Amino acid sequence: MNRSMNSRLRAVHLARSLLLGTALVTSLTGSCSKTSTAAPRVHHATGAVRSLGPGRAYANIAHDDIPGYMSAMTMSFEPQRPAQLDGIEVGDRIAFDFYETEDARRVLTRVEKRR
Ligand SMILES: [Cu+2]
Repeated sequence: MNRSMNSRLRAVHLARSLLLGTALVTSLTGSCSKTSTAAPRVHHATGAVRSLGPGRAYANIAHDDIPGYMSAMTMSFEPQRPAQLDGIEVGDRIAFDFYETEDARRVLTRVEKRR
């Protein structure tokens, strides 16, 4: 095998590697967007209602520790439908379920008043 043939083979090999690299990146990107279409994980939590937004568009809830999600803090959650917050008042203790959207909003799927 002569010298020029050798360098040509090397060039072909390099081109193949680059193509393979591109294909790999494309497939990784593909699998990434696939993962995001998976059903969001629903968390169960308890807490106290601190305030309600206009038209009950959201509720600020001082939630207790949510294992595997976050420790106790106050933050806002939005109901899927405002009617879910009917009968819920500031100061109430509640049990609730929610999921987090891709743009980091927390959506309530269940709200239940506690005594
Ligand atoms: Cu929180």
